[in-house]
Amino acid sequence: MRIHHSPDHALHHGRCELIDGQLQPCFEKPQRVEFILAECHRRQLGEVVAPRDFGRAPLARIHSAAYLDFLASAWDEWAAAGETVDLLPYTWPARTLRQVLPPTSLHGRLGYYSFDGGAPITAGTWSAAYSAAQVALSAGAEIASGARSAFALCRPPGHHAAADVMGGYCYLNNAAIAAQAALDGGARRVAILDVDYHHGNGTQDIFYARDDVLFLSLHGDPGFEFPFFLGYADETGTGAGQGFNLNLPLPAGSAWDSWSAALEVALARLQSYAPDLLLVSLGVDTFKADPISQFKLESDDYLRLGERLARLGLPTLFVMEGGYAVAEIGINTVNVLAAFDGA
Ligand code: OKP
Ligand code: ZN
Repeated sequence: MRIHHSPDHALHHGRCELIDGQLQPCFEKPQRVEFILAECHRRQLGEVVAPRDFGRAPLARIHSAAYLDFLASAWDEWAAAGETVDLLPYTWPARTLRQVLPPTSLHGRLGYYSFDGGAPITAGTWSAAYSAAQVALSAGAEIASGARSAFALCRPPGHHAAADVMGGYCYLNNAAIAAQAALDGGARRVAILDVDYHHGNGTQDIFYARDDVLFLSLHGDPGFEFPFFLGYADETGTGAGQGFNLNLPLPAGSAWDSWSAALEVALARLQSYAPDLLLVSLGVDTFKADPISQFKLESDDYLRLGERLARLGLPTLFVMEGGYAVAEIGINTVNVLAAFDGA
């Protein structure tokens, strides 16, 4: 399958994230993509293609104009004030505070448009996030013109980003943008299967009241894992979207046996939905050696995942999300894709 990729991802290189009581070097780093690309080449997965530029309009189908303006201009405002370090939020309008929103100050808006201290804004963040969204749109366009599958090698990832909230390393929801573009292009139903270790709270929220996008997610139970405040099994959708959201939270230590059993539950629902397009939010942070995650998948398990997804017989768009065991991120990712191609 073809690999949609932009070198602009590297313009986003955050210095630090707030994690476990400390500012630590960002786990979400440019090297991740370099390792995936290298493995794509080594295994001859397919041609690497640059994204087309679809402009801002398809992003605005998912994200608010004010949020996009904020993301596009925050760094320039910060730099104009003479600052050079990454912009990180540190105050949020939590329950007891006044909702005087959105505030005018930069740090006020930063808190308003975010939910954690894990998504730094750097000089190149907007350009990189914009390019990742274009990569997802380009890969989606390839499928719209008849390809069986395509790989959007997006970075930064997107599934934690909601309509006007960033966080969890995510700014623009690449998968949601591609799903909406597919619907706008004539698809009637899109299923998003999120296999990243973390719950895709942004994607869930964006489509929660809709029945034209089915969201299915397997993830570390938010009872113990980030993002803590969404991703529970009783979140099944609302209004017209009732029944079109399926969360399968799993305990720490989950390995292929229990993980794949949950996958079968998700796939049964997915098949009854009969989507025109399957979009896979592909995170490989379910790997046993992932430095921030608690699942126990082995590299070979990703081959089985790819084969299983191929058996659904649906046009399939893979959108890269997380995965932080950099040495194995290429092998694990390409295992899914190559096994899909080979099945
Ligand atoms: C992004 B994606 C761990 C803190 C983790 C944020 C994780 C974001 C994951 N103690 N903080 O879903 O891979
Ligand atoms: Zn993740």
